[in-house]
Amino acid sequence: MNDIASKVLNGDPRSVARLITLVENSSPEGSRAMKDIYPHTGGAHVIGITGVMGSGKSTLISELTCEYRKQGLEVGIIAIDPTSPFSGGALLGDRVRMMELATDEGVFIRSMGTRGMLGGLTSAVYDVVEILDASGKDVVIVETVGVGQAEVDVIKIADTTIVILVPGLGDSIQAIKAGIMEIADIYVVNKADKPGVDQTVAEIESLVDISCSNRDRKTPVLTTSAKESKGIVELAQEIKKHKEYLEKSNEFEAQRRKRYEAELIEIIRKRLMNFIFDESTFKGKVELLIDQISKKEVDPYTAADEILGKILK
Ligand SMILES: Nc1nc2c(ncn2[C@@H]2O[C@H](COP(=O)(O)OP(=O)(O)OP(=O)(O)O)[C@@H](O)[C@H]2O)c(=O)[nH]1
Ligand SMILES: [Mg+2]
Repeated sequence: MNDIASKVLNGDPRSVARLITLVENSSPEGSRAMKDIYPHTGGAHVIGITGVMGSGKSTLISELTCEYRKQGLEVGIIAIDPTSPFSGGALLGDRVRMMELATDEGVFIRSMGTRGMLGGLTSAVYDVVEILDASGKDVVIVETVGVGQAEVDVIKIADTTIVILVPGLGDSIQAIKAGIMEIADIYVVNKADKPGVDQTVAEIESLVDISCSNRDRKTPVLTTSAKESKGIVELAQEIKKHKEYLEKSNEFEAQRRKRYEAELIEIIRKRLMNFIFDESTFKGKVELLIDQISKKEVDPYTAADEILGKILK
């Protein structure tokens, strides 16, 4: 086993950070280490947290992480395309608590600006989940802003997906429009210290009643005030209950299979793209075809056939 892999397995934070950088840069050393750590993954509970911008996801994650730390659990946090200020791997929120987490050895925070070439998540996100898992984190939390494909993709990684909403008519409707409503395992109405909470909860519950009428588990709707540390213990309990439900109903394996499927497809896609667009293979040919497409001498479908035909030969 190579050195970096064994250090990651020992939970060394510097090696974790280094391996993440290696996989982000698609380095062969990174791929080798991933192969070594893989047998030691699968133990962490992966939680996806998504919701509209500014709904309090990062604040809530900080609070939830503090609760897990009280329980003696180690936590990894991945923020994808964060819009809140992050710097140097530390989460610089407007709360002292976030600063505390940044210096806690039992917590590893990483932000990634990594939309895939074709939208959605890049394989680096899957890799980072595996790395944090292998390094001994009991819980890995992935934060995405709820606006597109990445949020739908996050459920493929997460065992438990939490959709965050805030009080006020329109927000929940907005979430439905974004198509993220059906991905929730738990709904949280955060900022419960603001007016309009009851109405928003009622609204979501009526939607849950319709969509869960023929399922054996009704999606719970919780309220929190992350700012006031309220509702956090209850949320942690509900997350635990969801994991127990997954394990009891055999859905855990099915959910994990989705993640491994997405991960494998992503690795293949990335390697194939790198191969096609490499100087030593087809980059020249691709450029030539793009010129021809621009001049309407060839259509993109024929061009794609030509490239793929060369690979499959
Ligand atoms: N009143 C109130 N404000 C909150 C609560 N939770 C978070 N906030 C505030 O909402 C703002 C946004 O919080 P963040 O935690 O950065 O929200 P976010 O969803 O991570 O934001 P993005 O990552 O930018 O999408 C901050 O000013 C928080 O202090 C809450 O429970 N009540
Ligand atoms: Mg945030």
